Amino acid sequence: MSFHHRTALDYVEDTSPGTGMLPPRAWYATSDSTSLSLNGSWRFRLSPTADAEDDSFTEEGYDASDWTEVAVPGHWGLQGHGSPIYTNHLYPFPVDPPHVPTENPTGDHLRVFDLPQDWPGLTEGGAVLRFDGVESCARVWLNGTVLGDFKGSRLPHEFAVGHLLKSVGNVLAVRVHQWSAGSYLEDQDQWWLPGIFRDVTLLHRPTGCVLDFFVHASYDHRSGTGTLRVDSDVDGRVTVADLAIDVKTGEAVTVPVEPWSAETPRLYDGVLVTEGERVPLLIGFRTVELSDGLMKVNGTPILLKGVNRHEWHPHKGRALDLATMREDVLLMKRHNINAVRTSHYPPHPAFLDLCDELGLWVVDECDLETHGFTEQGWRDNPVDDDHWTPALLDRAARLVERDKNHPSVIVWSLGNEAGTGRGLTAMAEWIHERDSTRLIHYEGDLNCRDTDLYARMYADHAEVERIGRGLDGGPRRRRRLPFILCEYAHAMGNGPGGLAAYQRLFERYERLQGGFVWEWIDHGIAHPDLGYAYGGDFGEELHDGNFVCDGLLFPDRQPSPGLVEYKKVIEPVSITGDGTSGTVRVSNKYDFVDLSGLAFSWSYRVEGEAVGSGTLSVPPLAPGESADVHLPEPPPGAPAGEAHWTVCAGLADDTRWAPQGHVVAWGQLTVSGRRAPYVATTARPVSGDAVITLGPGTFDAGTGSLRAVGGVAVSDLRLDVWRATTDNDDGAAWQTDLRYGPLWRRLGLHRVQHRLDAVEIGEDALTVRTRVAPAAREVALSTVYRWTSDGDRLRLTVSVTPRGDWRVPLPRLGIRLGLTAADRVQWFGGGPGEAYPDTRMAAVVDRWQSTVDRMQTPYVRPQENGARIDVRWAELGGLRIEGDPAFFLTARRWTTEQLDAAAHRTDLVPGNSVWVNLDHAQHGIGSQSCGPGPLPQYHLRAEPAEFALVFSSTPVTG
Ligand code: IPT
Repeated sequence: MSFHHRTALDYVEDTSPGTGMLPPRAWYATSDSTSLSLNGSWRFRLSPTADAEDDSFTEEGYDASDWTEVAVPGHWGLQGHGSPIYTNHLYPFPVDPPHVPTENPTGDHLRVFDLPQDWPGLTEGGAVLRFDGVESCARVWLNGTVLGDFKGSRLPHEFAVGHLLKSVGNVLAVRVHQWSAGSYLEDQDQWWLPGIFRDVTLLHRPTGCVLDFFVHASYDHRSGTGTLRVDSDVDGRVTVADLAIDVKTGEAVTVPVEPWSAETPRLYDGVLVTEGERVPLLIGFRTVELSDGLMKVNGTPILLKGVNRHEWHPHKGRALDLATMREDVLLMKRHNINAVRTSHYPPHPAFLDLCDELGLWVVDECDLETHGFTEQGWRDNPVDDDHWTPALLDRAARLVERDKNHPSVIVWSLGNEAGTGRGLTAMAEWIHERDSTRLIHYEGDLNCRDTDLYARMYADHAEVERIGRGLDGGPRRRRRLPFILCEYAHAMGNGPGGLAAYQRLFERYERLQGGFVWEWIDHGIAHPDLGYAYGGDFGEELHDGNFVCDGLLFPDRQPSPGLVEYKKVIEPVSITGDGTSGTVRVSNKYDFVDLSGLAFSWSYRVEGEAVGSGTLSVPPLAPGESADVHLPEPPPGAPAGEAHWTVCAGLADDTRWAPQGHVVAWGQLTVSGRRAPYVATTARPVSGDAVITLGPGTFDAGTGSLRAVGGVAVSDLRLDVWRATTDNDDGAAWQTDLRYGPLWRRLGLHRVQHRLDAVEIGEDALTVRTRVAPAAREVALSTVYRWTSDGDRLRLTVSVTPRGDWRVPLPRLGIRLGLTAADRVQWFGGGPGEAYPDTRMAAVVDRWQSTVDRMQTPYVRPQENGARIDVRWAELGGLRIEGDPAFFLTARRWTTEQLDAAAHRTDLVPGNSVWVNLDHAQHGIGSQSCGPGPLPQYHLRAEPAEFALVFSSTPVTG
C-alpha cells in the first residue's frame, strides 16, 4: 500500500500568509538604484491540479520549449487558457476552510533573464524580487532555489535574491494556484481570474539603501504651516528644495506651505537620501481628523462625491496598464468625482500616485472579503477564527505599509463584507497603532466598535435622512460619528435612479459626508461572439449573470448615462434661477477653492436656436457662498417662442485633468414656457374603399388603425404599457422589497391584448374605442383614440381609464408605432442622452440631432433604454410629431419584445421597421438591482390619463 503525500503542497491550504518574504514596506516607483522589469512574455504551462507536475521545471537547464506563452502581467484565463468564473458572493467551490478543490488550475510560469549591462556588480549590495500582485497563491524559485510562497492577491510580496543572482541565464519559476486558503479571504464580487496580474520587478538594493520609510506631512490650517517628518529605517536626510527643508530623517520641521487637498493637489518635490540610495518623494501636506463628529481635512469637513473602483479592462481584466489607470482618474475628475474607494483591495500602487497628482480622496481598502460565509450564518468565518488572524494582520500591514506615503489616502478600510470578528478588531488595532493620522472604515461593523466612520451600503433615502438627523439611535460611539454611504446607487443597467435625492440629503445634513456610487465600470469581458461577456457566458455552473456589469462606464470606458447624470448631480457649483428675474443664483459648493478657476458664460436660446451668447462675470465666491448675478437683457429682436438662458461654468485655464473650457457645471433657466400645439378641428373623416381618410391620415376602415400620414406609412399604432425590464425593474433575486419587474410579468403586462370595441366616424372626429388587458386578469385599460385634423395635421388624443383592481404601477404609458424607414432623428426637448423621471438632471432642453442607431444606449444586457425626455417635437422617418404635453421619445430597429428577450447586444438584429415609442409617462428607474426602488413620486400609477400627439409628414424623409 502506498500513500500519496501532499505535504509539498501544504502551503496552498495553509492559513498563513506565506514563507520567505521580506517584511512589508513603502512602495515607490523610482529611485536612483537600478531595477529590471520582468514583465513581458513568459513560458507557461497549465495543469488541472496543484500537484499534476513536479517541480523539475524550476531547475536550470529545464527545456520549456514546448510550453506556450502568456503575457505578464496578465490572467491566463483571458489568454486562451482555462476560463473566467463570475460569482457575486458565493464561493465557486465547497466551503470547508481552509481546504480547496482537488481541481485547482495551476499555472507554471518560467522566465529566463540576464542582468542588464549596467547592473552593479553582484557583490555590490543585494537585490529584491517584487511581485505586485499574483492571484491567488504562488511559490517562487530562482535558479533552482525555492524563495518561498505567498498569498494575498492584490498585495506586494518581496524576496531577497541577491545571493542567488547570476549575470546571465537566471531562471525564475513561479507556480500559481487558482485556489488556496487565501481564496476564502478574497470572495469579492468579481471574476475569479488567477495569474501574475501585476508587475514583477527585480530591484537592485545598494549597500545603505532605503528600506522602509514613513512620510508624515501634516497641515495646521490655523497657522498655515506644514510639519514634515520622515521616519526611515535607514538614517538619512530629507530635502525639499521649494521649502528650503534639509533635515535628518526622524527630525520634524515646520514651515509655511500650501496644503494638499483633492481640489488643490499641491505636491512638493522632495528627496530622501541615505548612504546608498536617493528616493524622490512627492509630499502633500494635509491633516485628517475627526472632530465635532465630522471627518475634516485641514480643518474643513469634506463631502465625498465618490465611486467604488474595481480594476477592470475588458481585454486585460485586472492587469491594468498605466494609461488605463490615468484614463480612469481623468474621467473621474472630468465628471466632478472627488473620491474613490478602492473596492475591494488595494489598487495597483501607481493608481495612488495618480490620485495624489490629480486630486482624489481615497478610501484604500484591504484585500479582504469573506462574504460567502453569510450562507452559513457566518459560521466558521475566518475573520472570527484565530487561525486566520496572522493572515489578516499580514494583509493589513501590506496595505498600510505599501500605501502610507500617499496624501490622497485619508481612510483605511479593513475590507468588505466579511461579517464581524476578532480578526477585524486585531487589524483595526494594529492600523490605529501604526498610523494614527487616518480614519478607519469598515461597513460590516454596524456598531462602529473598530471604526471611525459610520458606513452603510444601499440604505434608502428615508433611512439616510434619519441618520442625517441623528434619529437612527445605535450605540453611543456610533452616534458621535460621521456617516458615509460606502456603496449606493447601484449602477447596473439603466440607472441609477434617485441620485439627486441622495445628494440633496448629503448637502442638507452635515453628518452625511457623502458616498460612493457602486460602481465605476462594468466588468464585461470582450468576447468574439457576444460583444461583452458576463457571468454564465463561460459555462460556469454557478454564476451571477450580469450582476458584474453594474458600472457608470461601459466596459470600453464610454460613459453611461448614469455617469453623465452623476456629474450633473454632484457639480461643485449650482446655477439656478427662474429665468425672468434678470439674475441667476450661483453657489460655490466646493469645500476648499473659490470660483476663480472657472469662467462663466451665458447663452439665450429660443426654440433651441441660439439668439445671443456672452460671458458672465461672477465674483470669486468662497466655498459656501452664493450670489445673485445679473444676466444681460434678453437679446433685442429675439423671436417669440420658448426661451431659455443656459449658464455654464467652464475651466478658466487648462488643468492637469481637463482643458480650458471644460464644462464643470451648468444651469438652464426657463424664460417663457411652451405653447401647446393647436390643431383646428376642421377636417371631416371620410369613409372610402376599405379606408377612412381624415386630413393627411389614412385609416383601416375595419379596425380604425392608422395606415399613413401623408406619404408616410405607419403600422401598429396602439397603446403600449410594456418596457423591456431594466435590471432595476427586475431587482436582485434576494431583494425582499416589492419588485415590480417580476410582478408586471406575472400580471401579463408584456402580453396585453387589444380588444376593438368600436370605430366611430363622427362629424369632425374618428374615434376608436378599445379595451387593453392581459389574459387571465380582470385589470384593463379602457383606451379611446380620438383623431381630428385641420386638413394638414392629424391630432390624436388618447384617453386611458383603468378598470379593475390595479395594484402595480405601469412600466410606461404611451403609444408605439412602426415606420418602414428612419435614420436621422431631430428633436426639440431634453438631450442629448437618455433620461427617465428620476435620472433626468443632465437633460438639457435644446434642439438635438442624432440617428436611430446612436439613440441606443449600449447596456451590456439589453433592456429599456434610450428615451429622450420632455420632447416638444420630433422628426424622423418623414414624420413630424408634436406633443401635448411633451413626451418621451424612443426609436429602435427592434421591437420591445426582441429587446426584452435579448441577453447580449449581439442578439439585437435590425428588422424591417423602426419602432417608435411616444410616451406620456415612464415609471421611475430607482436602483433596486441592489438598493431601493424608485421613490414614490416617480411611480407611474394606473390612473385616468389623457395626452395628445400631433402628426404631420415632413418634406424631407430621413
Ligand atoms: C455589495 C458588495 O459590497 C459589492 O461588492 C457588490 O457586490 C454590491 O453589493 C453589488 O453589486 S454587498 C450587497 C449584499 C449589498
